[in-house]
Amino acid sequence: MTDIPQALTVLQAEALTALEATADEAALEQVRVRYLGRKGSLAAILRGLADLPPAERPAVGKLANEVKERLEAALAARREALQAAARAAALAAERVDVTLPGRPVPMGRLHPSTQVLRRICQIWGDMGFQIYRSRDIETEEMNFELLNIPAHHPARDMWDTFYTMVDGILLRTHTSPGQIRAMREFCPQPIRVILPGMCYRYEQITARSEIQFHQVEGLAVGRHVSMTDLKGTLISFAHRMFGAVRRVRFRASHFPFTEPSAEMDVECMLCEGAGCVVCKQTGWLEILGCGMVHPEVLRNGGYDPAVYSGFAFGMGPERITMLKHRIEDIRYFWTNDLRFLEQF
Ligand code: FA5
Repeated sequence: MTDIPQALTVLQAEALTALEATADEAALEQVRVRYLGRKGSLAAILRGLADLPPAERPAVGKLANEVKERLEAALAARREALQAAARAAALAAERVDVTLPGRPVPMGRLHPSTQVLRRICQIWGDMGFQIYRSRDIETEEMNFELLNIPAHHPARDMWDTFYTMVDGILLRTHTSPGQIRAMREFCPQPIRVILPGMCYRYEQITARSEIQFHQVEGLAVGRHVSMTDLKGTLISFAHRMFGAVRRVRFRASHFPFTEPSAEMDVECMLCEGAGCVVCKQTGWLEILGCGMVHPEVLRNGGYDPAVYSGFAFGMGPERITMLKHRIEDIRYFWTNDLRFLEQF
């Protein structure tokens, strides 16, 4: 016999000691490669088998197999022991104390402009107005012509416009084109709707003006709708929105699609009407434009102005939010600054 059996015995003893000494799976893998890998110690010894006299080969070969099997079994056992130890350590480290109070989950909330928009819709809903959704992308005809604002009319300057690449198609500059769409849909029935939505204007962004903002349009059409109805309804809205003690007033104004036209102011809530920088020392803040629907516009909506009349108004929820919460700059609304948003 050669010294192969002895070498195998030594290798087995060494490998078993090395296996016992491993602390993790990476070390275990190193030991496996060193002793049992293709280029490892056992393989090196086995290569010497070929040099043995044929009579000795079976016995030595059997011994080599036994050593290999023993080492593989020891390796598997050690791997299992290491994995169990790692699991136990992880469980101990990640133990949850179920008696601790829970961690607070950060709560999202509605944007201040959405809150006010919803309040406005709720008030009008209570007063019997349905919500009518109209489109953001409009035709020039709906946004202007059918509202009595022909091309090249100087009144168009009131609404600086984002035009699209498609001729005659634009982003609506106000919610008023929805009046025509609602009238054409409901004619000849009476109408009582509000039209909330986003509007777009190609104008200078300032503390009071954005290029994108909401409006809530209102439209009532029937056989006997009068200016008194308009005033009474809007005063009722203002009292519900701002409180019954707050005074309101109407000022004559001009819109091509209403005649007569007015703007409504509420008493400034910052100075209680005494005069301050926000109300430009007047004591009043403008909140909406309104008027009796122009006969031409009624006709464009399909209603005979000899039989029907109507009132309309348009208000800006962001401006109303600014008044309610004393926000001095409209640009805060779309900058997504949590320090601003979390205050509401
Ligand atoms: C109009 O847009 C009319 N369509 C309103 C109307 C409807 C009048 C029906 C009569 C009958 P005006 O341009 O004033 O009018 O806008 C109405 C409201 O939208 C303003 O009072 C203001 O609250 C808001 N608004 C207008 N421009 C901006 C802007 N750039 N940024 C924020 N809010 C704006």
